[in-house]
Parts: sequence; structure tokens; C-alpha cells
Amino acid sequence: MPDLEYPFRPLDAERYPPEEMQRRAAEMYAEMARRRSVRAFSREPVPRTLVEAAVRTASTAPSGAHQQPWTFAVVGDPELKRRIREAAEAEERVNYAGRMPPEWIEALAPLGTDFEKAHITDAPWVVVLFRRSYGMRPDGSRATHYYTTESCGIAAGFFIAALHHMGLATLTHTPSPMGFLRELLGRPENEKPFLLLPVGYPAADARVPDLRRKTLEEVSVWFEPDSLPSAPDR
Ligand code: IYR
Repeated sequence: MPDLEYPFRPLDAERYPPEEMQRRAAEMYAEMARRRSVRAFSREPVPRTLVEAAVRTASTAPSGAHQQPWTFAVVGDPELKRRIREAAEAEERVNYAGRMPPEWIEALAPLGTDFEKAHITDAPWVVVLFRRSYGMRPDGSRATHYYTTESCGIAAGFFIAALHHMGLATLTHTPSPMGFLRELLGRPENEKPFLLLPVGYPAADARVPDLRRKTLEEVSVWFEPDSLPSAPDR
């Protein structure tokens, strides 16, 4: 065996009785089903420790070769938020004025989005998730990173779930193109902006589209053990 950077240890896993598993599964579903993307935020401050907890949770996500190829840039400075909003709106103005093809504009119409991005200055925190497309070794050489997009997508999911679980709202905003975020936040060349997530309480008068989610049947196909073809004779 080669020398391992991490020695192996016994897995510390919970095993619940079947009824408790069903109950936990149903509870989690009910909680997650209440989550909605929020576009109208309260300006009420949110303690930094809550966002820290969400970043810690996000960073437990599985990642390619356990390289954790993400940086969470957490912005609470009002002037920096203002500059991010200004730059995001400049891009979105172009998007809505025709850079997005008509089919895309149509797909967004039910959500009521437009170029105005008040959430960036209203929400007390704006988190920019950067994807580290490669790593930097201490000697300055590049380390290849694997499945960085998948890894960041999973970490973003954990982050969103953690915020929802503690009673905070967020929005997955992808200003496009979003290279300006790297410049404004002074991040290195290997960090690619992946998602922008305002974090805060929903505005008291926040409204959300009354959308319907696809059913289990619409989103899954099942190949159960007794429907599998029998093994060929040998
Ligand atoms: N980036 C634009 C457009 C947009 C695109 C999708 I896909 C959305 O689900 C919502 C918006 C914007 O942020 O407005």
C-alpha cells in the first residue's frame, strides 16, 4: 500500500429502524418542498455566524478526488454589493434586450424576472461561489482538479439546503457573462464564477410564482429487481 494522506478509519454511520427512516425521509421532503427561490429580500441584517455555518455545511459536499474545488466569497460590504449589482445589471440589460434568444425570454416570462437585480443590494449578504478550475500548489505549479462543475453543483445544493434549514432565503442567480465577479472580488485566474447567491430573510411582502413541481413519476424511471430479465443460462 502506498502511504495514504488520510489513514482509513471505521465509518461513523447511523442506522435507524425502518419506521424512523420513513419518518425522517418524509420530514426532509416536507421541509425541502417548502423551499422557494426568493427574489425580494429584507434588508434586515443576518449574523455572519449563520452564513459561516452554511458555508461549512456546503463544504462537506463530496467532490472529485476530494479536492473541494470551491471558494465561497461572502460579501456584506454595501459598497462592494452596489458595484456587483451595477455590473450584473449592465450584463442583464443586454441579456434581456436580445442577447437571450426569444425562446429563453419566453421560458422566463412565468417567473417574472427582469434586468433589475435589487436582491444584490437588499440582501445583507451576497455569496459568490467560485469554481476552482485547477489548484495551485505551494510551489506555484498547477494541480489538475476533477469534476469541478459537478462538485460545485453539489456544494451549491448543500448550501441552499443549509440556508433553508436555518430559515434563510436565497436565489441561484447566474449573471451572464459573469467574469466581472472575478475582477471585482480580486480572485485569482483559476477561480471561475459559478453562482451568485444573495442570502437573507425574504421581504415581508415577497411573492413567489405558485409553480408546480414535477411528480415522482415525471422525474423517475424504475428498474426493480423482479422486473429485470433473468440471467442467461450458463
Ligand atoms: N441571467 C438572467 C436570466 C435568467 C435565466 C434563468 I435560466 C433564470 O432561471 C432566471 C433568470 C437573470 O438572472 O435575470
